[in-house]
Amino acid sequence: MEPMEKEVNSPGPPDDSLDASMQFLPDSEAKKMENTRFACRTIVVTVLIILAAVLALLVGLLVWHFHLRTEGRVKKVFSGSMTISNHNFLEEYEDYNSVQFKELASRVSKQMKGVYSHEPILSRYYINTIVQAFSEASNDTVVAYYLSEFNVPVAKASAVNEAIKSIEQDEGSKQGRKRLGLEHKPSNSLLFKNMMSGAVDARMVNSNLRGHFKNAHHARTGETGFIQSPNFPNSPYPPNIYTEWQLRADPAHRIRLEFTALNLEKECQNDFIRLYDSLVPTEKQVMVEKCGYYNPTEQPMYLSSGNVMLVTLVTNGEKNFPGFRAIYSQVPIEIQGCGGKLTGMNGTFSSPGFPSYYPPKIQCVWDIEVPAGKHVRVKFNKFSMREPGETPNHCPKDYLEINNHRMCGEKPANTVRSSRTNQMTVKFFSDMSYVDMGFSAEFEAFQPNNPCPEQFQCDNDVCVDPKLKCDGYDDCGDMSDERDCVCSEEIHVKCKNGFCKPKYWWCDGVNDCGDNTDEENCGPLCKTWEVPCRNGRCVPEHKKCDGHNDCGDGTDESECPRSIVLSCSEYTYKCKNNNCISKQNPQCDGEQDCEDGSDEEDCDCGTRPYKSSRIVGGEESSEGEWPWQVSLHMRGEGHVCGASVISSLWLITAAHCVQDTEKFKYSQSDQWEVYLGLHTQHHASEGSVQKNLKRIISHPEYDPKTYDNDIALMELDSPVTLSQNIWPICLPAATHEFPAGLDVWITGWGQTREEGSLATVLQKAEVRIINDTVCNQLMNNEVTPRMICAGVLTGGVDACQGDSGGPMSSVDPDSGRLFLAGVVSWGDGCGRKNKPGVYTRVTKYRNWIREESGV
Ligand code: 4AZ
Repeated sequence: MEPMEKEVNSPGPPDDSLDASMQFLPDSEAKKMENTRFACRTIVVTVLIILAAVLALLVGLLVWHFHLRTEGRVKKVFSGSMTISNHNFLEEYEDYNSVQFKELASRVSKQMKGVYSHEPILSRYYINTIVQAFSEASNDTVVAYYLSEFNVPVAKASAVNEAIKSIEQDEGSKQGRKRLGLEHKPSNSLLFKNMMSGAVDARMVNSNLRGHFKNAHHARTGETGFIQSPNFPNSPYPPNIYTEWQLRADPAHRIRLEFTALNLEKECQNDFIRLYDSLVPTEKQVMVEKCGYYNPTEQPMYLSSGNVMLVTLVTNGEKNFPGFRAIYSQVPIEIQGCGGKLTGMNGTFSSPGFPSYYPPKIQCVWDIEVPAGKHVRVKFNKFSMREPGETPNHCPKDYLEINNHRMCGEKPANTVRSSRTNQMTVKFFSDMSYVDMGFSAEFEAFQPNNPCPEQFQCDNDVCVDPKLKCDGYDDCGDMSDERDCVCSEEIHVKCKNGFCKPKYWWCDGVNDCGDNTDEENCGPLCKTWEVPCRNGRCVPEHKKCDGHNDCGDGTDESECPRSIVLSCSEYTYKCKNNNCISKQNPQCDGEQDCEDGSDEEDCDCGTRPYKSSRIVGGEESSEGEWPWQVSLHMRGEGHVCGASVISSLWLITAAHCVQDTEKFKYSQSDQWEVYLGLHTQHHASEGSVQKNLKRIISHPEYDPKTYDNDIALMELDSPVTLSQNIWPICLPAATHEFPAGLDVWITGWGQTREEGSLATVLQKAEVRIINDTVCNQLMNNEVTPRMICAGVLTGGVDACQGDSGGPMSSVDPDSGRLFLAGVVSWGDGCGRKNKPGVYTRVTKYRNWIREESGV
């Protein structure tokens, strides 16, 4: 500050220096000079005054800025925990309303003030300490969890952080021990040990948060409990809340938490769930942060390191989603299979708790030994040990160490590591924060001089079935099985880089070749600086999302954060007020795009609230995973076709399922028995309901020869009660896009192979939408614009007889909701190579459905 003040007071260059410069002018110019000198003086004085004023302003600004920096204050909240080693645990400490809790909490708070008082910078800015929880430590003592608040000048924030850190590190020193009450203690003082503290995430201290909602649960052996976000599953969670669930287990146990539903906003900055290996939100003990949508099949499971876990949910004012539901239980602290001696020719091992995420703070060592003369190979079926902000070369946090070589991050399936002897040491380590799924591995002995007997040996030592060579898939993991292949014109795309890829994948928006050959010449040939419009035009890249309809059909404005109002076309979404907007698939995406909000109306669909417990090449689904799936039984004949629930009264199926044959009157509603919420045929579970039909409306233009317009509506004789097992799928707007390359799900109880038998348990399979032109080539030009194809290139995964009428469900990546992209219709056999399944394109019938059913 001082030098600046000096500058303000300094008079500037003396006047005579100006005069001196003037003296260099010629004499004859004296008079003129006299006037000029006067004018000059005035100018100089004016300039000086302006300069001084500017300087004064600058100084003022600086002083103001400096003042602000020193006096501006921030609220800093630190969370922490410590063991109280001279105090026995009481059950009442788990209830924060109990007298015992309040009494001990008050003693801890007072003593924490004392701890901070030894550190001047902390005592100066200290506000208070509030104890959040107690838990039982294994030796019958108490662990206390607290939040301490400080009101700190901005400039001192980092010094306060350092001082907090020093308290923790000080425990070993004499002074630190004294501070924590470990030495020269008054008789009634609490002994604090294993103190741990750190800043709380700023998003949790946000002043916009309306409430701090606390819940506490204690898991018991043999019992499970559940927690869920407020209003789940029927309404979205409230905006601007902080909610926490304290989960406790008995000493010598861990908490196991399994999410059964997880559907939050995509941006973690806005809404997020965090799990902590503590009962307070200590940054150092974050186990995971979650947001967005998770499929029921990939719902994660977590294990704590000790007998506590904290679940927190923070939401902001924008977009609210259904939320989450999770089951908690307690499991013994010992984890089976954490290290040990592994011998023999082969075997398996995995990270502790797998497929649950591994717990924090755990270490396991496996010593593998195979017969002398052989070498050891370990193949990872799964490897995921990621830590936010860490690159997988260094691995300072969680890692797997094989013969002293560390691995971390994510590795592709089939990654192999081998040793040059008959022994291998594998060490697993997880630190105190961030956990991941870990690994599952197989070890085997191999003959060093013939590592892959009767198999193809990949460059990276992986052995694969020779049939997998040149099948279009990277089975080795390093592409070595897809090199030096001879492509067949009929079924392959020949990539410029030498790979052969099945025609299936041509122009599906995914770069399967790796050099984009399979995505070239698919649509308009735009220049590199241009983007293609769906109407065939190209517009410069910078015009994308500029608020102007440059394509003419609005496609350059369709995938933008903001939607614009356009004239209506096949590429725009029509709001109820007849305005048409540019955004692609705006329906029920959690964001209001239409002025009248109609894009977010009728959105009680396409979510799968719970998970509990043929399709060719599929797998069994979980109960409640596809709650819109219906089984249509012909009386006396059993399952015939599938259908989808679109409201409590209406189903959609295929028209070919409701055509009379000589033997059966399929078109008559009284011939059908409808099973909703069913998982296993002939096994009516609690969640399933049997209904009769009132009427069947087959599409008037259904063509039984070509299967064109293969769609029908069924009205139930009375509305079904919607539940966790029975829930409608969202109907896509007429302009909803399901582009080639999109992964979708097909489900049903149909035949599990061509000419095979029906499935008993509902099957599911993931297939990819196939480009219309490619599909028509593969299917003898029998695919009309009212059909959509999907399949898996190698064959083997498909819908089949008995799946007809059932759903092809597409997960919307923004909202996680499922939309009915297609109805299983026909195909050339089932699961044949290069023969995709053909489905009724539901978008073509949106208006017809509304007209006939009101849905
Ligand atoms: C059927 O007969 C059928 N591969 C349904 C789907 C497919 C084939 C046959 C598709 O109902």
